[in-house]
Amino acid sequence: MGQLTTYQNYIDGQWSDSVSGETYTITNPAHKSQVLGRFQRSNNEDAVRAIEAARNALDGWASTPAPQRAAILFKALQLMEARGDELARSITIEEGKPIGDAMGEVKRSMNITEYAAGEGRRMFGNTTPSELPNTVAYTSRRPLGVVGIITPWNFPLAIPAWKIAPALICGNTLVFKPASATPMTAVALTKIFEDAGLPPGVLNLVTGPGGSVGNTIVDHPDVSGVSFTGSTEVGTALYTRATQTLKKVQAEMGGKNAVIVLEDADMDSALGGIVQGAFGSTGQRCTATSRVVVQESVYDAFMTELIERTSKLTVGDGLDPAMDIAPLSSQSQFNTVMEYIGIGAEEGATIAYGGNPRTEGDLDEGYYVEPTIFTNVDTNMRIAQEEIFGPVLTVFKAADLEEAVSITNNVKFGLSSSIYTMDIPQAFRYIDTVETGIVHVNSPTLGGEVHLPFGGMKESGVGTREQGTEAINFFTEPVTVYIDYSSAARA
Ligand code: UN1
Repeated sequence: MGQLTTYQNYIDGQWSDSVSGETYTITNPAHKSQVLGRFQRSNNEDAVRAIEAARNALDGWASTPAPQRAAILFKALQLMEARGDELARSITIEEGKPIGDAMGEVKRSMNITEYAAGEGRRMFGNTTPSELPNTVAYTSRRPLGVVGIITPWNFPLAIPAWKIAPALICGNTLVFKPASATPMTAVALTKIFEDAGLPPGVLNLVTGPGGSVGNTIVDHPDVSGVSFTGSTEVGTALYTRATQTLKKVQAEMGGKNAVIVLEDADMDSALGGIVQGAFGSTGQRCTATSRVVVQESVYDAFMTELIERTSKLTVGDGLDPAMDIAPLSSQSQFNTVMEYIGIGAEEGATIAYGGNPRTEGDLDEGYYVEPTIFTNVDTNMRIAQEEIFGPVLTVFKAADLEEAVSITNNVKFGLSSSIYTMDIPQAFRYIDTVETGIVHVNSPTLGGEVHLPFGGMKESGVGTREQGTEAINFFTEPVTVYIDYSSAARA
């Protein structure tokens, strides 16, 4: 414990302790006894200081030409690349995910930073003919103002990056509150922006609980917008609260994503996509595949092969590149996943594979659960309806596309979905009727490219989508300008 590093908040360009004088520690989910660092347990006073710093920095940053803001983002991109291995390691030891997934997260963060920086030379508005003579009509963009960035633990680098980079290029100043469980990578990201030359007060980091820091950001009248990712439960409460002060809110929340496998599908590709979608990143991903709907005629063959492939997955410390499945990220995630496995069994579903913690050897030092597959699942069961956020897959049978789509849509979520088929008319019928914000054909439910909108329908999301030009829309206010140059009095 003597060597333990204490990490600080970053407010107004200074690394500083919380006024609370309190800190907390986090541990490695693969080795519960390994303490990773001490972090500030900030309170509402720290959050207010950060908001004031952001407010004071706003005029300067907003009036910096966007291509100059972009130059700082390009510098941050270089630093992310140079520090890529370190960042990936930080993600794996604090969140748990396999190192390959963590490297993917670094790449994703670089991509969004590059994309956002490029937008610095493309802050386009529209010009349009006016209905009046001698009048110019156009729109321009203005930053929202001070924006709160509230992020989850499952993508400690990529989610903050894909909110912060677009918010910065648009000229906003930020208060960043990362998940309490993953503050270490958040510090590393903030340091990158500091080293890239971001002026003091433009990006402020405050670590600590949602109840104090998060709520202060959400309630404060000087904060104009909040970009949140997390559970539907927390996001709904946050949305309700933030809109009391008429803030612009973007909340990206849960999923219960389904893959349909039709009888004509390329089975190898379907199985690969489903195993990766369900068990990659240990299922702790809002786009994870948590349901599969298989056409009856190919169900038995599909199940045999699915179990065969799942049984070959390796489970262990994410720092070992040979591991496919790493620990769940915390004791509470472990408890939740084991509880859902119990609920599924009690509800009468069949555990076709897995269902147990893994504790042999040194696995008992971490929060390991076997990849788990349920069959004989009824669509009304809780394991069929609720987001589990772990390596648990539920499998359904359907007679045809219509029944498969109806099962897919029969949940309150609408984030991502996928179909495996070579039948073009059926694929398009699916695209037209599936109720999700992201639709895949012959590819896993996961991920997305940073220049395209990301987000869901129904209880998966509210507000403007993240990423792509939608992010620029969220982080700016449109200003509509009419200039009458006729010098004539209006009738
Ligand atoms: C992805 O699938 O790569 O919280 C991104 C989440 C999502 C991001 C998923 N907001 O898991």
